[in-house]
Amino acid sequence: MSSDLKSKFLQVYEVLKSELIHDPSFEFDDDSRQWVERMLDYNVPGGKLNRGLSVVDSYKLLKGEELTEDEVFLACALGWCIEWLQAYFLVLDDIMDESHTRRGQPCWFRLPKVGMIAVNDGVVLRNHISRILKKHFRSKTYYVDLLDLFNEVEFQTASGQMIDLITTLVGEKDLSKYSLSIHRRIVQYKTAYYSFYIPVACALLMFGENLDDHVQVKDVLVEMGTYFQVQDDYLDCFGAPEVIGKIGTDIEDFKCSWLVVKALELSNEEQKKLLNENYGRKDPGSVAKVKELYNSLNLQGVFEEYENKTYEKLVKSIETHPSKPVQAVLKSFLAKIYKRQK
Ligand code: GPP
Ligand code: MG
Ligand code: MG
Ligand code: MG
Repeated sequence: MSSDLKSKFLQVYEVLKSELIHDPSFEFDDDSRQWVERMLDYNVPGGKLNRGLSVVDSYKLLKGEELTEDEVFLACALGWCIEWLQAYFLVLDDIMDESHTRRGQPCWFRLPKVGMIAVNDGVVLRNHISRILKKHFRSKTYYVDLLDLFNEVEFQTASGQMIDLITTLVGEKDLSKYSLSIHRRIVQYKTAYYSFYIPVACALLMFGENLDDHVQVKDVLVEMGTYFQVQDDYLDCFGAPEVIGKIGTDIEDFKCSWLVVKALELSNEEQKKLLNENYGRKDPGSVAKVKELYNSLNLQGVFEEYENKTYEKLVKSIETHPSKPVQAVLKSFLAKIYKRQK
């Protein structure tokens, strides 16, 4: 990624933000303008920006020659729509998961002045996407397809999030219902579509393609997104909080994490009993016992093997794709996440 492109991308953020806080459909006063600006600066641009930047990268690879100024702006704007989508999900996810930190700072709803206003901020973030699309893409032939894409992906993500949440319902905590297949279902829906499929789908639409012709690309991206969420589950326990910018809560929250599914697979009766007694409890002693068990089952090693195998499988399936530029798009995605530490 050239630092040039990144600074261009950040410039476009300033343009979009300024348009939104001067939206003619709403008479902003100083306070409301300041609120939106602070809320956006806090939640939208502080991540790795991989999702957003990859729209520009992918479009470049598809086009195969220099982009015009106008194309760069539009690809960046679409990239930011995905970053807005991500911000919307994260603001709400952190409330639902009772998380404390995100991107190295307190979760938005944890700020004393914010609290549950964060719920409405989530709604505002989601609506900003529609406003950006309307302002910059309404006259394009692919406008309807873009709207449909964002709606579909939001539906898929919310559905995945729903399964992620209802499996943790207090009173129904039951580890015996956790398996690789339910895990797969959760992560495919809650993460893969919005993190991996949508950036490439945006680039394809902008390039004039019909998404129905790219089912193979979608399948590979969904596989990659699944791998990405397995990494997220792994890092929740084994990552360094100062590197990943968040403190894990999966054990406390009784999440159907890849780690607990693997632990259940590998445990004897006694170890299963320990898991049943300690998984999904908030007290640090219980969390420590679960982590000790993960260590004694060598889950770090099990993950490493999973990661190597998955990488090889993904490379093989990418190489069966007939188009070299598409292969390049997919490989550049994979390279960005392979062995990631954050
Ligand atoms: C990641 O799960 C999934 C999301 C952020 C999607 C949220 C969807 C909504 C409709 C709100 P996670 O909880 O494992 O992510 P993290 O570890 O970053 O909190
Ligand atoms: Mg969550
Ligand atoms: Mg979370
Ligand atoms: Mg997580």
